[in-house]
Amino acid sequence: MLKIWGRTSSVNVQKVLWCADEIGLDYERIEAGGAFGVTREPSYLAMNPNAVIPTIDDDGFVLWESNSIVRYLAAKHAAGTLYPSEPRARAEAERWMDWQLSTPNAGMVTIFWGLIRTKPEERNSAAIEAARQSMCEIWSRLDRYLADQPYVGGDRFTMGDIPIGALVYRWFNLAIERNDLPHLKAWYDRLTKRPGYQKHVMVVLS
Ligand SMILES: N[C@@H](CCC(=O)N[C@@H](CS)C(=O)NCC(=O)O)C(=O)O
Repeated sequence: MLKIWGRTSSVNVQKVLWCADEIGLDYERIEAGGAFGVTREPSYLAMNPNAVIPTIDDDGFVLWESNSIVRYLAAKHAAGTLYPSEPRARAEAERWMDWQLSTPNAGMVTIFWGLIRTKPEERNSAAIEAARQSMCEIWSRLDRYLADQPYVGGDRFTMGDIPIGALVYRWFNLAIERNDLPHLKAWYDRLTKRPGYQKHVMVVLS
């Protein structure tokens, strides 16, 4: 059976759990990361030398990097649906997966860690505010794109929605001022109807 290492409060683990739910996969989840430790144990480092979560073991095939795991599971189990078969459609979906890591991730980490995982007296409010302002502009790029289509890959939900969809939950649920982005909000609202999103992403931020 598929094994997934990682605590459920990690956005990168949430991507994998949500993807597994979309596919209907059975899996065993093993606590790791944060207060659970594990990631610096030799047996874990042998699987993932980065000492981060998530990591999967699929009948002996070990893989890390959350977006690569989402791609792999979708390709293996959901070709033609979550994993578009047509190269251009697949590239559209993959582009937003790469964009999630390259563009909004850093600013969201600053805001999330600053507000949720840092004591109020130790917060760098200037850095959080600078990241918030930057994120207003970054999210507006996706908002404009979603004006013409319901999902990042086009007319239907694909793996492309998973990484950025997991991250956008934090944007809409942190106690911050947000700019008005109606298409981003409508897409987020569509995601909130999905059982896998509700179960794994729509959790108390911690
Ligand atoms: N690019 C990696 C990043 C993995 C990562 O940084 N994971 C964080 C949790 S979101 C982590 O392992 N932090 C240390 C810990 O939880 O112990 C991925 O997407 O899988």
